[in-house]
Amino acid sequence: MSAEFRIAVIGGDGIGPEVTEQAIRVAEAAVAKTGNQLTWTRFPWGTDYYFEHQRMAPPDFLDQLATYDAMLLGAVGHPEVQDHLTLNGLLLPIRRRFDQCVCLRPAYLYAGVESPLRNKAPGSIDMLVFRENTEGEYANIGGRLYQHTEHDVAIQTSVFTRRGCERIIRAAFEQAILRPRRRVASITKSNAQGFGMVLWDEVFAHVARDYPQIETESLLVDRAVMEFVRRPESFDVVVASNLFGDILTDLSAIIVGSMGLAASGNLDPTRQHPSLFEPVHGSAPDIAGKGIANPLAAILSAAMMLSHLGLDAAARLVHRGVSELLQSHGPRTPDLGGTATTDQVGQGVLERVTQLPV
Ligand code: GGG
Repeated sequence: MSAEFRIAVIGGDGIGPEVTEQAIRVAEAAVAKTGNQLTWTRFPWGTDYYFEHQRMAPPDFLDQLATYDAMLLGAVGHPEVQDHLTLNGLLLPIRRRFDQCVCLRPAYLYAGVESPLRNKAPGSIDMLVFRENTEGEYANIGGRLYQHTEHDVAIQTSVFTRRGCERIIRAAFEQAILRPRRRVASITKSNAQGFGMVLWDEVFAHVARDYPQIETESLLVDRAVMEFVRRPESFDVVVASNLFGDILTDLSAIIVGSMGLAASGNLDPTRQHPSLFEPVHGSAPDIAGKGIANPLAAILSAAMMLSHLGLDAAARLVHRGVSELLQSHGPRTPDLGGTATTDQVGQGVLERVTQLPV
């Protein structure tokens, strides 16, 4: 039976719209091949909207988005607007309103891509990072006193709740059960963050007792960054707080070749609300408009979206299209050492998706 899904698209800023359009054309082709249909509604929100209206999106933007099956986002951020305004004006309210408590960020070393680390075989780095996505260091609680005077004071509070810790940690364990290596590493800094991250460690130990078949490891974040470089192959599922998950996934992206390959899904595991899919990278103003941004992270994010919508055959097609392009040394953008344009890479994946059997 054929299904139709409505997707809200926020291309956003910088390279966001360029890479998102490539993701749309590839996803559309894959879904059409499997006899299903996607309809796309593009919203012009972001910093262009901000310059005109002094806000990133209209007051009812969350209500508008609530009616869609999923969202695809490009990037937010502009050199002339403080980043906390762009992030808090669009992306973070979406994650919170739609209770997207899981930010899922895979890092996989594809055949045909060279890791900056020595002698890494294709597939040898294969980790899945579960980043807590609705609280922690991103809770945006605090204030300023005596602002812009010599007595300026800033207070920024992190929020860790038992419920928040438990649901992301449990999601990580549930995924680890399905993977052959069955390992979960939890990353905190509980020696210095003696309240919130101690609670996290306690919840991790508590949840781990329900999964005796899973091998566990707890690391402080300073050791974790060292081990990501020294023994990346040993990580399977990784679970971390909002901020640490964000930082660690820039590192995991770069050790598998490029930020231009890092996809992500902001998921409401209960499926009560739409989930949002976006490349991990930002708006990259230095290359915006030049047509050389790598669209593969956006394309792989769209594949995650298809899989979340239950369109597994289409998701597999997109994945195979990307991995065959990389393995065959097809067109690649400068971040991967090539000279191809964004459009040529999108076209390369599209051609493979079109030719592959379902
Ligand atoms: N691709 C979305 C984007 O622009 N991300 C930039 C960013 O700074 N995101 C912050 C975050 O994910 O915490």
